[in-house]
Amino acid sequence: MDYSKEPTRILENYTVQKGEPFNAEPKLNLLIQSFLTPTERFFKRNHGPIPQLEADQATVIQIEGKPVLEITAARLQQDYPAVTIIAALECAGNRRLEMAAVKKVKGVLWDKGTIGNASWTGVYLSQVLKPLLKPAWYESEEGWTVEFEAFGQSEEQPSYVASLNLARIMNPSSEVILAWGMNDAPLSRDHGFPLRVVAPGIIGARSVKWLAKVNVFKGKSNSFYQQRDYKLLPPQANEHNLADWWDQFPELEELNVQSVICDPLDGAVINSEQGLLVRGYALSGGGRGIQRVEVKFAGEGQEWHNADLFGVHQAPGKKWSWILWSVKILPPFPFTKGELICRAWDEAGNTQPETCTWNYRGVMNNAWHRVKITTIARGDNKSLL
Ligand SMILES: Nc1nc2c(c(=O)[nH]1)N[C@H]1C(S)=C(S)[C@@H](COP(=O)(O)O)O[C@H]1N2
Ligand SMILES: [Mo]
Repeated sequence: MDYSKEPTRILENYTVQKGEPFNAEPKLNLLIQSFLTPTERFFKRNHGPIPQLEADQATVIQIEGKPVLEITAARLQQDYPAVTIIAALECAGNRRLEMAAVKKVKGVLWDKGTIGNASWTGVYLSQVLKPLLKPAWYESEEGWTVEFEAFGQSEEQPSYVASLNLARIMNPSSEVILAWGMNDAPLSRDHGFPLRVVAPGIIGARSVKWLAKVNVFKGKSNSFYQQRDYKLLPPQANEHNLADWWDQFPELEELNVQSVICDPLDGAVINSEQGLLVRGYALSGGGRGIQRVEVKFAGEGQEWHNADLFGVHQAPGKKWSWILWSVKILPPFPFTKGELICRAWDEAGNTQPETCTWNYRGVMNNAWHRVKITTIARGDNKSLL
């Protein structure tokens, strides 16, 4: 595969997990410096080389294999009302590295930075599709699929293809958009120029970049990325018996509830006299808002401290944005060396499990997040630092 025409990136912002295809996550301290993640710090997750496309590259919409409409970003801007939504994008493999500590997993060993929060501008896919469809396909029939096919090559099959259920897309509150803009600028090549899908509240894998085709049909997509990847398999499924398991479980769609401590970083040394400021991000899937984020020290009898949450107002069922949170914990601290823990609760009462359930692909890890810290009083500074 040809990786000689990749765009330039600001590499200091990233931990590069893989050069080809380019897979990089921003450093955690940078990640929470702003509510909207600047594009040059947004995680980049690719299954192949970045295609070079023109601004007027057309995307073809097909119904049951027949082309019915050609769209470009310019045509969408002309023919439909534009919408801008703030939505977090999170890779299902976020925090895979921590799961790999339990047992080997297959995939890029992502840490906690494969998430970003951006404003996306485009049009509702439901509006584009509606005049082309029979309502029965999404109102009463089950099993219709909208498949998104990308330009460019992919490592696991000729091109990257992912899909979503048609009924979900046609439900106006799902807000799946065809986007040309990210953070008030045209999409960059890395993020899907000229047109991508943004499926808020859903694992990043379904937000297909460099959109070439939208295929609507009855049945399921047989894309590798739908049927042999991005599924939550039980822990009994392993590299020897995988074939028996893939078809037994559905394709992942909505994200789960998640929170991560981004500051202090793992291993930090804290001056305990000044109190401890703990900060991070949290989000949930399916438009469910975050209601509470809690932080505590590991150990018997420790209490959870409630964090202050910073977000934007979003309509019920459309809470796609992440929230940033912070909490100041005053001394005395229960230890000089130990762990800080966080967990979030969403508005459906879902919370994060204390530990993860290992799965072969290392997806959807949302266990309580822990960082190791050392606390010292100022007088001890010299001896410890
Ligand atoms: N065409 C194409 N679209 C794609 C991918 C890809 O490799 N090719 N990766 C998917 C995955 S797994 C994720 S998590 C998101 C990442 O989007 P980003 O690179 O804009 O952050 O894009 C999705 N869309
Ligand atoms: Mo992903």
